[in-house]
Amino acid sequence: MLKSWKKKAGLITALSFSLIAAGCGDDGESSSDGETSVSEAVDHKIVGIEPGAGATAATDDALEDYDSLEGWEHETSSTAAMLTSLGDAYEAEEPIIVVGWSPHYKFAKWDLKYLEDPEGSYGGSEQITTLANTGFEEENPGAYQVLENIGWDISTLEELMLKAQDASIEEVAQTWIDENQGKVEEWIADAPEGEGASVELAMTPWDSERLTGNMARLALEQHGYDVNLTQVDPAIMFEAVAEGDADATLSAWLPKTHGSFYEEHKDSLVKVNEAIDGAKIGLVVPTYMEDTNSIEDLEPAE
Ligand code: PBE
Repeated sequence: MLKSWKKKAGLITALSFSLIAAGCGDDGESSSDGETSVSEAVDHKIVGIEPGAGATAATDDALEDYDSLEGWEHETSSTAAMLTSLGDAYEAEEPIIVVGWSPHYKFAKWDLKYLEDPEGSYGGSEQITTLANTGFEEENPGAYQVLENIGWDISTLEELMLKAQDASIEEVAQTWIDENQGKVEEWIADAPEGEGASVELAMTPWDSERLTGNMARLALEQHGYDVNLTQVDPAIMFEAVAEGDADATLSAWLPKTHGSFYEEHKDSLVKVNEAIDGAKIGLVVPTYMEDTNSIEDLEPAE
């Protein structure tokens, strides 16, 4: 059973990396009045991320919701390809529109802004939520209690994501756990020791989730639990926790980003805790695109 959800996940992740973003166009075509609009300069294209991401589905919604995005293309690829395109465009000070989210180090590395989203296609402030299978609390009350306690400030996670630029996620997670034993003690102190009880955690493949997943794993292990942490795409993650193949996850972005997955499986899921508050998704552009502030400032493709 376990094997099969992990295998399925691998296949989907492999597929999502098979599309590489084609390079951005040059200066674009001139419009009839001789001026090149931002929309023309970006070839009416949004540089997206993995096909299985919640932010990808929200971008497809935005294409439906906005007249200004009529005829636009949403090019999915991978987070790594999106960041390369963004970095290249930024260096050349060319316009670019990407699918973005916070927390993420791109906001520390480059001057970027979210486009206003008056239609609400991307929702508002999000909570990165810990979800468990409905049977988990009874089956493993100690681990459930630890998960109820685990959470971070968004600024802590942003700092850790920056550090993970120069070290592995596992190392950054381990160092934080070592240096914050007071916090870890608060999380685990009142819960019974694990005595080798197994906990199956699922997480999604983005840095923020790989960090929180690994820190939760380390805290549970410190208290005697035997933790298995598996990386899968959001759809598989929700299915795995709902079916009990995984016990819990700290990777659910709610209410919007993973809202449709949550709705589909909510009868089999329990919200354990909101581990991080103030996350966000949306369309993101460099701040040097001064006149582009809202999705409604864009223009439909002819
Ligand atoms: N993200 C990062 C993910 C969740 C975490 C916003 C790219 C998503 O859209 O599913």
